[in-house]
Amino acid sequence: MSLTVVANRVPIRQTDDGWKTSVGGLTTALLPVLEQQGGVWVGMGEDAELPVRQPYPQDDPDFLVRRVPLSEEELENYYYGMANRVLWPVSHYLIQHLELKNEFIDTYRSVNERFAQAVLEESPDDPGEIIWIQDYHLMLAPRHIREERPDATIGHFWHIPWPAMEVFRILPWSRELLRGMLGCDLIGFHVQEYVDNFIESAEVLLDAEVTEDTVTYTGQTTRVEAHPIGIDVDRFRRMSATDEVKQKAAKLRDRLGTQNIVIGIDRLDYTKGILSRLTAFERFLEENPQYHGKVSFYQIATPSRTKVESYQQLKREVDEAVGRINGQFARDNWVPVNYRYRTYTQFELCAFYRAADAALITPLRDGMNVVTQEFITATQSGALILSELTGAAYLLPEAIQVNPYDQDGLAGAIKRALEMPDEERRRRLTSLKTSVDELDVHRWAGRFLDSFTTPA
Ligand code: ADQ
Repeated sequence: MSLTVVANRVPIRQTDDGWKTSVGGLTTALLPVLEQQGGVWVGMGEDAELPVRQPYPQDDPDFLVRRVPLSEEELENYYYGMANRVLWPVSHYLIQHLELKNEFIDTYRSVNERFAQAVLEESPDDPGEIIWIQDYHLMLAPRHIREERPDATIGHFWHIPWPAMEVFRILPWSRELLRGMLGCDLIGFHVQEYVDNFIESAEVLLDAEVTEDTVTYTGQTTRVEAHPIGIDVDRFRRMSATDEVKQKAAKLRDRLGTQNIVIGIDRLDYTKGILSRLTAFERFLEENPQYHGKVSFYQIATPSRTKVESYQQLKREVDEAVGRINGQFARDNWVPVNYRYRTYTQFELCAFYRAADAALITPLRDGMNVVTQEFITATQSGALILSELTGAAYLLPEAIQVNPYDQDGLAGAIKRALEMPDEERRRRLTSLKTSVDELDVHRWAGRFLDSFTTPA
């Protein structure tokens, strides 16, 4: 068996030292499989200069990178439009960010068809070949592949929440998108809630025949299962135990000079609840003057989707909130909120995780949230405050769970995390670490692939 992975992005990038594989959960999970068994990775080509077919590594190739070249206009409508302005907000229940435009769905249709075409050209016509499609960028591709290859083995993993049926049906193209997905043999989500929502969507909107874990529609049966994703636990554990990381963490603590550090690390995205978290920290400071000068909140936000207006507006609002809090509370030698709008290396992130006494992870919705797992793996004694509206919350009951819309609850949780007795902190962390070990991303890929032959 070999594997054909189909994802929005290819897993390699050009650096000053030549081509390298990119760092990220999906690449980490799937490259070892491709390296071992060979195969193809199909992804978009954002730059016309890049080759359409690129065996990788060049000298002794393990697999083929196949690009689907996109024009600027296609990228605008398919990626920034349909994926980021339609499917992303609706799946996270944030429909005030929804922009429904015909050019988005039209381009999404044609780009999905071209992805499917590339798969048909590169992937062996053999039912033993697994075609594994990733995420909300590619909902229509499975149906196109199925039409040309009735015997193909096709899977899809959906990395974000699948919303309640009543929310998904807001999309004028909801039925068409569902039909696209139901070209698969197997669809994976992080948690059972999303599985149930998907099955209900198929039942109500398509009148499909369903059981608790299958959907049968026009003669095709699709299994729908929960396969929670993990991180590369070994890698994060090793990185966070290096001298480099320990020194960076100690330096950070020295520089901030406060007894306590609370961190937040996210892409700058309106789903991540950064504003609500800042307001909660403000409330915590208002209510707890005894912590003035004693606690620093360090928020790191990676620039993301900067062409989309909602993201530009969020950036302005976060800048304002940070300015407001620091304007009100800062005093000599104490800056309550340290805010960095940039990307860091994983080593640097580990240093932040290690330096922190608590992590404040409060998305308004999140499919899983792997920052949570990175923090748990890297920290020695930190406490975790986690939004109950994340996939991770289902798997990590030992976190201090909060409703991210409840400002008082959040402010109270910060206090509780900082004042948690050592014994309780240790007990919770031990159990959290065990859960994260079990989720490991290599096992995630293995479990999903095994499930084609042995259902979960
Ligand atoms: P994302 O929405 O991107 O992923 P998340 O799971 O939190 O969300 O992963 C973010 C990744 O980016 C982490 O690995 C983190 O280390 C990294 N990162 C964040 N800020 C960074 C910074 N400043 N510098 C460098 N790296 C940074 C989507 C879904 C999630 C789901 C994942 C995996 O939205 O719900 O968990 O896919 O399926």
